[in-house]
Amino acid sequence: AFLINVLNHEKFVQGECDTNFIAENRSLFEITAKADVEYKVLSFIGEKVVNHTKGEKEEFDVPRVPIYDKNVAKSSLYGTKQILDTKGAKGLVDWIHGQNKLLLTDTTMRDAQQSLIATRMRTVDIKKVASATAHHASDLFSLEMWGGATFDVAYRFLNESPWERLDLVREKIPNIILQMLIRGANAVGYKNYPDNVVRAFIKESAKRGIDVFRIFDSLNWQKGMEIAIDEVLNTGKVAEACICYTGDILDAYRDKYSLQYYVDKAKALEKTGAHILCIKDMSALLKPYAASKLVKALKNEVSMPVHLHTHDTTGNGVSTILMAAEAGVDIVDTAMSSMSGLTSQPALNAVVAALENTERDTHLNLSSLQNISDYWQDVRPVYKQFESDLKSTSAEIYKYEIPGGQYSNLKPQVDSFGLGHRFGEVKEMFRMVNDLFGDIVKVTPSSKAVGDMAIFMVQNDLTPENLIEKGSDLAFPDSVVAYFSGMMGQPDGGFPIELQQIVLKGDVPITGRPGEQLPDEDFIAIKEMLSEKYKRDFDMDEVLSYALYPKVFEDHLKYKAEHGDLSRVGSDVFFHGMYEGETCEVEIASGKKLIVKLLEIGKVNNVGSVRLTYDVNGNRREVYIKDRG
Ligand code: 3PY
Ligand code: ZN
Repeated sequence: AFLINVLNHEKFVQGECDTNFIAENRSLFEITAKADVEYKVLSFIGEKVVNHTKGEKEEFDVPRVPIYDKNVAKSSLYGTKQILDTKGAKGLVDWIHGQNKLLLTDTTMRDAQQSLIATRMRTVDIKKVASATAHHASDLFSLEMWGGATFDVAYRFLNESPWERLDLVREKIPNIILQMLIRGANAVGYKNYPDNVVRAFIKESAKRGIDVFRIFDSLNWQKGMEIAIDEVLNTGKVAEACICYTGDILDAYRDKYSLQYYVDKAKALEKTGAHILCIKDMSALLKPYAASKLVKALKNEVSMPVHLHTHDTTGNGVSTILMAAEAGVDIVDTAMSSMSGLTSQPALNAVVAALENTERDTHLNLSSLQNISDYWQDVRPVYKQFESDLKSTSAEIYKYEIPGGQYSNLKPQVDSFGLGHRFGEVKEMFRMVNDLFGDIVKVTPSSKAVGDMAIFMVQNDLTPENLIEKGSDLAFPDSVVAYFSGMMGQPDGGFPIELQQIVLKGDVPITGRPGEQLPDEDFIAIKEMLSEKYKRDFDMDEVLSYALYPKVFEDHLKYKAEHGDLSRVGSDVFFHGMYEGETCEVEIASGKKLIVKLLEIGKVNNVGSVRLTYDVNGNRREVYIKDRG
């Protein structure tokens, strides 16, 4: 009832609410804009209460935000960021070469949360610990905090802008290098984009604060990485090029992915001018002794520093890191211990402790790091609905070769097809599909093609034996068609021709770089279209978001218009609503807070709605929410 008038104003109803409208009707807005924001927040909470948690919210502890010495000015913080900014990318490389200590990247804000809680970590939770991280973890090499799946998930499921997250972290952490994962020509998406999109995306990301771009191609196809590497070099930032690790270099029978294969790939990457080489072990297949052998060979054959990325799915993660450290690896990826292990990275704190008083001593402070880890430990329960049911390590991953993030997601994906009881078969099929595809590198998006195909085969009772015969009548999943069309690039050893023909049904695959065929995106046209449609100006970051994910981005705009900006609402309320009698603070704009108490959850009335009674900053409010059963 308090929501007066703007919504009923004839011009507003007709969508003519531009800035002139606001200027001409200022009084209308002064009364109601606040009420509108309030109403949206109360409705959002009400929706959670009535249709999601049904008032059954549990109590969550308030996360312990680490204290730090506030007398130490932000401007006096010093770390790798200052080295990069004063000495440039080449200077940073020289500095890395000069270190005896093992350098550490903390992946908590990106891969760790992507692998453990389905990428659902919200910016508010990152924001609270950002300054403390700058102080307590200032000796880290870098924070991997952007890219991969975090970009689209922010819009899709969290209804917040990934760009704002980047701005905020950059602002609060001025001393540590910020690192992102970029899927070569697939950028932060699942398909190849036009070259000008990849270039503009990198340029904008660099401008907004990314220092190190970790670039990979899902088939280890160098052509798929070249545009991205070139553009990073143009920006003056650090290009970290990947070799994605698959197979087992210790197994003489798996000769497609031999030690020589990786050395050759690394040498070719060095010629692009990339600054750092990453061994990207996305599926935790790099066994400890293999790590030692691989790192030694790479350190002998290339002059780039080597950065190891692995996962802890098998439980061998810390061993792999220690063997790599002994073999001379320069930098390794780890996650704060409360966000480490299993499909995430090995524990940062464990690695620091293991190396104390040794030649590769990291010189990081364990008790400072513990404060950060404690914070994440407190935050994690709010996200427990996104955790996989994986309780222990699994060495079967060596057999299936399923990447960390995909492994924890595969079960729910299989469940969603009603095939939960056949999960074992799907995993076996994943391996068989890999062989059918010619034993390929599997990481986003090639891993998705293999996973989708495995589910498709189980669903349709296909086997490697009857696939060719039965397949001619079947429409294959989009990702599989894209893969065989050459739209994810070219695999080493080429495509299996017979299967390719069955999948493509007469369509001709491409053999060159998809980006060469895709017309440039017209950014000016996108900007004009969006401004016209939404009656406001759009900046380059948003234009890029549209170019990468048109539907996801527009859905986000619509959601925000309807529900308001909920990005500052605390995560316990955002995900779980409130319980009757609970009081919470809800930040609705920077520094603007509502004190909300949920007084009563009513009964369902005769039109199927529930009345929620709140107290907001001392005023009684009522909101009706449709009970959707
Ligand atoms: C991603 O592409 O998001 C990955 O994490 C791949 O390992
Ligand atoms: Zn990873």
